Amino acid sequence: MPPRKDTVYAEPLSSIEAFQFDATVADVFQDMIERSVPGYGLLLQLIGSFAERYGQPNSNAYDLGCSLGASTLQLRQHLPSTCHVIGIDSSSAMIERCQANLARDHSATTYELKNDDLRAVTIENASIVVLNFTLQFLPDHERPAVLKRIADGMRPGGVLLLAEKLHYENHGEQVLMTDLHQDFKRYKGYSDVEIAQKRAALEQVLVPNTRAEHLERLAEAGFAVQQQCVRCLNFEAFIAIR
Ligand code: GEK
Repeated sequence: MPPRKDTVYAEPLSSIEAFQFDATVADVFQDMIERSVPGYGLLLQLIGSFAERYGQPNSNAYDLGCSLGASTLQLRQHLPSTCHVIGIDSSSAMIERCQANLARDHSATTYELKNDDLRAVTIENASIVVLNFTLQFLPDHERPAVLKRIADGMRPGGVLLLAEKLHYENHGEQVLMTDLHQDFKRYKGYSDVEIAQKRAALEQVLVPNTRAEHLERLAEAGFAVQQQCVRCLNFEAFIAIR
């Protein structure tokens, strides 16, 4: 069955509230993220491939901000069978749907899903941690401490995949990337009204960092290697090795 079409911002609204991961969004989230984030499908494949390379037997794998479980499924399907996968999301609407999606998968790897704030969860014995477009929703000043807690809970040689929407210091680059991203969304079938209203809703909750900030924070958190590994317009991913 094709995913349900995202029409959350299709009709003009009198006022734009801050974006929330509620049931209305969770119902259409697969379609929303696939049509909004260039390179999202590629990142899911990379998470599977990283799981195969970096997953260590008898270790934990964390998917922080797991939404409907797209990345969680990649971890389950590509990690050694002795690994344990932990998906965490603060939205109960997301976790309920994630539970149903994971129940349909019969990989050997065990898993648990927690409806919790990732800042409250202990990270331990981890060989892989995924932050696929989640860190950007935390208050900016709390992000360095979150990265440090992740690094502290990882095994040597473990990997963090951090994907985020970015902000560019160079004004021309920022304007160009914003325009090209809006073109991408139009190409994917969103109207100008939808694009403008979603943008206004997201601006209240999603504060992007620069590439330099990410690389610096990953180094400060204790990752020995930190490297940009993907860029699709203003969406970038970093690999960080403990
Ligand atoms: C994917 N990774 O499909 N604690 C836990 N979860 C949180 C928190 C928090 N503090 N803040 C936000 N979230 C997924 C996509 S979406 C990205 C991730 C996007 C959750 C929030 O409820 C939502 O489900 C997710 O992080 C971000 O690979 O919408 O651009």
